[in-house]
Amino acid sequence: SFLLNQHYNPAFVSLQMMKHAWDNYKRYAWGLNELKPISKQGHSSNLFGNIQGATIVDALDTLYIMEMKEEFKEAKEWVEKNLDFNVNAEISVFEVNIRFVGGLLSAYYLSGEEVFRKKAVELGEKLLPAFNTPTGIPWALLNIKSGIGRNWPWASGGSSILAEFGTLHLEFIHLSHLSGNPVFAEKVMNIRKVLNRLDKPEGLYPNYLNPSSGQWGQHHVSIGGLGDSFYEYLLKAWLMSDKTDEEGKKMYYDAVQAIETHLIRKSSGGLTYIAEWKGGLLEHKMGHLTCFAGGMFALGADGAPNDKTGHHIELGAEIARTCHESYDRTSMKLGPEAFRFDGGVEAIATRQNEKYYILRPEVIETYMYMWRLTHDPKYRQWGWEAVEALEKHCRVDGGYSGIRDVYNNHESHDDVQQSFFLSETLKYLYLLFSEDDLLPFEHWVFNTEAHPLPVLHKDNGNKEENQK
Ligand code: DMJ
Repeated sequence: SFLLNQHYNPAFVSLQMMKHAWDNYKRYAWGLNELKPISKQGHSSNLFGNIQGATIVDALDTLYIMEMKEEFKEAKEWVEKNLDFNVNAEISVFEVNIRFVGGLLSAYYLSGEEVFRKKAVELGEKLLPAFNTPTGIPWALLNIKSGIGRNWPWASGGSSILAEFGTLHLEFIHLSHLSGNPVFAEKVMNIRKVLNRLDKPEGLYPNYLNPSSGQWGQHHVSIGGLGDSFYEYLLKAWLMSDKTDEEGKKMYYDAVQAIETHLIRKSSGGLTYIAEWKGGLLEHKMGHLTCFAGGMFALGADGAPNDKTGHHIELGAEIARTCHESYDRTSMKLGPEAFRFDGGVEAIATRQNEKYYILRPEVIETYMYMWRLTHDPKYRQWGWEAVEALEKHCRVDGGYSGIRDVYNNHESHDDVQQSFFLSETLKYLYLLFSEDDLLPFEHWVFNTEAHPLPVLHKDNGNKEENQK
């Protein structure tokens, strides 16, 4: 493998990984949503209904940034000819927004190609009926042909999910910006209004909100699954507005204050972690998804009130260290889906059904932010450890696969190459090993699927478009 040759530049290695993932998707699953790298065929998840091509749309900007020009061109041609939203499909509003709308918007801003703008706005319009609820809090699921929405049957008393309806803001602001139609921005500003009217238990945001009654469902709070990107989008809404969105800013720093008081704890071994909160009781468990928060705290450090900048960077560094430990304490050096701090363990998965790794990006994402914001070389070192583990355990002939148990010495592959591996994991690796002026933070914010969106600068309109 090319890893044996230490002279290879790590950014180049990430590019070779992208090539392997892309070439195999192209060979075995072209036009379908995802690749099954072991059985070498397409994989369809019901999140996208029968919208097709998730991997292509999710990968467009990574191909562009890595200057894989031929591949970008064939992806663009597929979008022009085949990407079709006039289908009878029940889709996840959140997933389609972050992967398809986000992917198309980034492809447009990077390349300037009109087809991406057109498709993004067309898809955005298809999502609008999801907001037809008594409160305007959108449904989780929507049939994009009939416009009929509903919620996940498992969600507390018919609730919508915080991390789903709270992760539309960045894309919808850009849809209004690019279409000249204010309706998209109005829909997401109304979500804020509903949230700001409600009482929050201990200043925390429950994961469940009923779109009909406008009342919270179960009082479960998480910075991982079901909550995560809601907090991320408060901060990034402020940054993307060129720091004019004072409401987003206040909501973010108030939320972080409550999270610090009620959810952040230190283990006896000295590891800082973010627990889950269930009606006032803590579950001492942290998800892989929660590891994105290290990068978020560091990214938000600069604007932190009351001289707390250094403290927020430190918090980011501590979360990065804890998440690195969750990788280092496995046999495969890849982190589990969730790890615990109870029953005598620290940063280790104890339940069999929490030992899997599905090519998720959050830990590498946090390394990338920490690297850019501190330039401590350990983050590149840790990123390189992840590259070695991915190559050793996840790379197969037919692409990259998730792993069922990272504590085992033998790989049991789950046979899915997730589209976010191409949009996020590989992009963040490439950025970690590139110079800071590639997609600089002053000009770009990343949506939760790692799709870069330009900061809307106060004075110069769209000048930042096409600025790489
Ligand atoms: C991605 O779709 C996004 O990062 C989302 O915010 C969380 N889940 C996956 C990656 O783990």
